[in-house]
Order: sequence, then C-alpha cells, then structure tokens
Amino acid sequence: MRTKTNKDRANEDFVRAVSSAVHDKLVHVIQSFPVFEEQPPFYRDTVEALFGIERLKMALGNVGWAAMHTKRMGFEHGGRRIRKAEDTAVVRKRAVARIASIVHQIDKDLLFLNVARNVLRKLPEVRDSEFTVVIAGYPNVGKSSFIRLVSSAEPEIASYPFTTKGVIVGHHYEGRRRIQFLDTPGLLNRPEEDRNAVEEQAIAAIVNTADLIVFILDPSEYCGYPMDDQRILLDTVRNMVDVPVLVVANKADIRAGEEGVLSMSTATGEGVDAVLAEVLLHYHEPAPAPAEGTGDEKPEDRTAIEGRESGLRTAGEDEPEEDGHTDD
Ligand SMILES: Nc1nc2c(ncn2[C@@H]2O[C@H](COP(=O)(O)OP(=O)(O)OP(=O)(O)O)[C@@H](O)[C@H]2O)c(=O)[nH]1
Ligand SMILES: [Mg+2]
Repeated sequence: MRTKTNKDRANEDFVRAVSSAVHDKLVHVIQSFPVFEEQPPFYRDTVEALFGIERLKMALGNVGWAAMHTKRMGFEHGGRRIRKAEDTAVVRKRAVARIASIVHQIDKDLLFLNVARNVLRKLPEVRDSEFTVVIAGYPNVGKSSFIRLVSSAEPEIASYPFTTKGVIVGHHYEGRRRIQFLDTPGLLNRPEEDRNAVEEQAIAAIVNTADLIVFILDPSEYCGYPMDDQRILLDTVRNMVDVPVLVVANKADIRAGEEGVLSMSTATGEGVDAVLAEVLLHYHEPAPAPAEGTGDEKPEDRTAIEGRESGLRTAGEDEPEEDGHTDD
C-alpha cells in the first residue's frame, strides 16, 4: 500500500466533514418542527388545515431518511474505503456526488417544509390560560371591524369577503384580567367537506379555543349574503360547541337589527360598548388545560415521532430511490 500524503488525509477529512455538515443541517430541519401530537388541538387543526399533518410527517420522514444515508456515506467513504484507496480524490468525488444525489431526492420535501415552517412560525399564539372570545360569522359582516374596536388586534378591513385569511389574536384588558379575542375568517354555509383551508382555520378556533362565541349577523345583507344563510350558519356553529354563543346584529346604521338580538354598528360605534359589556358578563377563569398527549394520540404516532427526534427513520420500502450506483 502506498504511503498516505497530506492530500489523502485532507480528502478523508473532507468526506467526513461534508457528510457531517449535511447530516446536521438535515437534522436541524427536522428539529425545527414541533412534535405535532404534543401541541394543543387548535395548533394541530390549523396545521392540518394549512398543510396536512400526514404530509408534513411524510416529508420529515424523507428528510430523516436522507440524513441517515448521508451519515452512512460519511462512514463508508470517509473511513476504511478512502484509507485503502489508490486514488483518494476519486473516492472523495464519488462520496460528494452520492451525498448530492441523496439531497437532490428530497428537494421537494425540503422546499415544502421550508414554506410550512415560515408559515407556522407566524401562527398566532393562542393561550389556553386566558378567557377566549371567538368572533365568527359570514364573510364581510364586520368581524374584523368589531375586534379592532374592542381589542389590540389590527386586522385588515375591506369591503370584500374573505379579507381575513387566518386567525388573528387581540387582547382586551379589564382591570388585571386579560381577555383574548380571536378574529376568524368568514364562514360560508356549506358542508364540512367543501370548506377550504381558510374556513377550516376558523372552525379550528371555534371548536378548540372558545369560551364564548360572538356571532355577528349582517341584517343589511350588504355583506352580500342573505340572512337565511347567515341564520343557518349560526345554527351550525351552535351545534359545534358547548360554550355560549352571543348573537349580535351589526351595521345598525344601515338597517335596524334583529328582534331579541343585541344590535351595534362598528361604523358609528353605536351599541359596541353594550356588546362588550355583555361579553364581560360571561367572563370566567378558563378551566386548566387537560394534560397534553391524551385523547386521540395513536401509539404508532409516538413511534414515528421518536424516529423523527433522533433524525433517523428506519430504512423501509417507501425510501426514495438511491442513485443505483455502487462502488463496491
Ligand atoms: N355601514 C357599515 N359598514 C360596516 C360596518 N361594519 C363593517 N362595515 C363594513 O363592512 C365591510 C366588511 O368589514 P370587515 O370588518 O372587514 O368584515 P369581516 O367580517 O371581518 O370580513 P371577512 O374578513 O372578509 O370575513 C367593510 O367595508 C366595513 O367597512 C357597520 O357597522 N356599518
Ligand atoms: Mg375580517
């Protein structure tokens, strides 16, 4: 065997360094996502609506696969093989090409995870420990206009439907009590399976976070939707939750409200304080959140998560194809 030169040693170190840097980077991608089953239901439902938890787990699994194979490539090529090689530069080039090929196979997963991570980072922080008022109703009825008047939230307001595309959190201080107000995207009166990701975020807030729902109607129908449909949606929302639903008719400056229902105009401010006072009558300390990890978690989910946390996934049938090139 010929004597190793400094160049040979440098090639050996290079292979190990590249493998280790790429492996660590991939593991970092995996670790930048939370273990979904350990997150509160509102977060899980929102992630499900926006990206699909199974799809995310699949992408994370593929990244785990790539991390494992990258590391293996470092051991294989950066160890005995390169030490025994006649030409270490050839082994080095081959190792780098194979690592590049592994990473190339998960290009789409990395792009998807990058988009998801950037969106998930910006999701509002909804606290279980605060009394939570969720504002719901048809699109364009004045939900965002209301929350702007009664809380710190500053959502966009516009004269077209679906202005609000995600849940927005604002706070209202009443003495030392802090109340959480959630603005939600408008909901249409349609079957669950037809709802889009924007509407599903509203449902996630309604069913998981609300201690009280303020349901806003627009009797003027300036929102563009008939009252009959708005009333059906109100019944649907009532059936989704066990918490009180406070019904408020908005746009009283255009058209007088409904009988037996609080009336306000977020345009003139008339009636808004009375609605807020009614909201406060419902105030109570929220019940402590149930322990996480109970309920619908399946044992197989747990296995998958542990695999994910180690950054590795056991090689299986669903592995992406390797480049088919061997040098043994
Ligand atoms: N005349 C009148 N217009 C109002 C009132 N409240 C809201 N509007 C108008 O109604 C339109 C919709 O208001 P938003 O607050 O954006 O309604 P939204 O329910 O949040 O709408 P989405 O986010 O699309 O679901 C805007 O043009 C508002 O200026 C009101 O009390 N009177
Ligand atoms: Mg809005």
